[in-house]
Amino acid sequence: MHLLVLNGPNLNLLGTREPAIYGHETLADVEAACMATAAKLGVSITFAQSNHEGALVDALHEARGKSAGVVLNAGAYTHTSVALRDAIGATSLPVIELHLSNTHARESFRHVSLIAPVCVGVIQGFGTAGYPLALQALHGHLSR
Ligand code: CA2
Repeated sequence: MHLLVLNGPNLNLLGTREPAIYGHETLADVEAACMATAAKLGVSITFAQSNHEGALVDALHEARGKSAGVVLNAGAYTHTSVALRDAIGATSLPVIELHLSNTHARESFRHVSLIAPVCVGVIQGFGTAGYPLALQALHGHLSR
């Protein structure tokens, strides 16, 4: 089983700024944790990040036929992108929406997710620990 872990805008800065919200771990640390979780689950993963909405749409399209499902931290595009929502719908792949922070405990514009209705479920508020949790949840969903 192959899974895609896809990260959106500014997540390349993880661990370098705003540690009170996003913690001290870098995206490379998160990738290493995802690789370790994937090995335990007996799956392979592709780990990717882009700051560009269209590139994220492309990555979702390209996941069709390659990946059984997707863990997606769409970053700020979560709250704005009809294109990402349509891409998730178009792939018909199960997608777990993931956030480091609890978006409901933050500014009101972060309370709305345009992608949540087309995702299997949402994991948020657990910092970088959410990535392994999301992979486990996705693997469990696909194994049922
Ligand atoms: O909590 C999350 O994972 C978010 O998806 C992160 C996004 C934010 O727009 C969403 O509302 C919630 C922002 C990612 C920015 O990441 C940074 C990391 C380090 C320093 C600055 C930004």
